[in-house]
Amino acid sequence: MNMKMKNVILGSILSLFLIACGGESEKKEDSKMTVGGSNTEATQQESKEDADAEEVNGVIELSLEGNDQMKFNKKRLRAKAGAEVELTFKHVGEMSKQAMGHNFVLLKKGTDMMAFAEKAVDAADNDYIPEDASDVIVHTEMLGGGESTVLKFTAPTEKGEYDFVCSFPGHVAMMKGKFIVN
Ligand SMILES: [Cu+2]
Repeated sequence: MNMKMKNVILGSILSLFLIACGGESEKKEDSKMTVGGSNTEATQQESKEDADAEEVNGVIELSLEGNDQMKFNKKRLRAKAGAEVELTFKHVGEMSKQAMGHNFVLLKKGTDMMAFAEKAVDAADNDYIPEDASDVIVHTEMLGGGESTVLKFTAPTEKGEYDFVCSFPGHVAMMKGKFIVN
């Protein structure tokens, strides 16, 4: 057998192998989808991306997580205008605050998010919150893996969409969402 033939055969074996592997991982995902799954669980899964606000004694309880993959677990949070809010913010990863710190910063309406993030980079000694915090409605401290904090504040009285970000350098690219006041 010449080299060319060998390569062709090797090539087709390799592609068969790849196809087989692809099928395998699809099957795995399928079985994951069907495991457990009562209706309530399915609904909870769906709402994960969105708001799951709970109102307890007039206080809107929100939760948000950041992880080692530089992601928030929600893209939207929701609150009524002027309502009392209690946000539990948790870093569910293991990395240090210096390597993968996360905070929650709620920005005033109309703030240029990228411009804010740039200013924040220069504020390392202030937990990456610019000294001139005129763009910030409220923010948590910077957390490392395993830490959590509760932030109590009053939701803006003006209805609309407000941006929230993590102001750790570079994180704004992945870690941003909308705080919706209605
Ligand atoms: Cu972050």
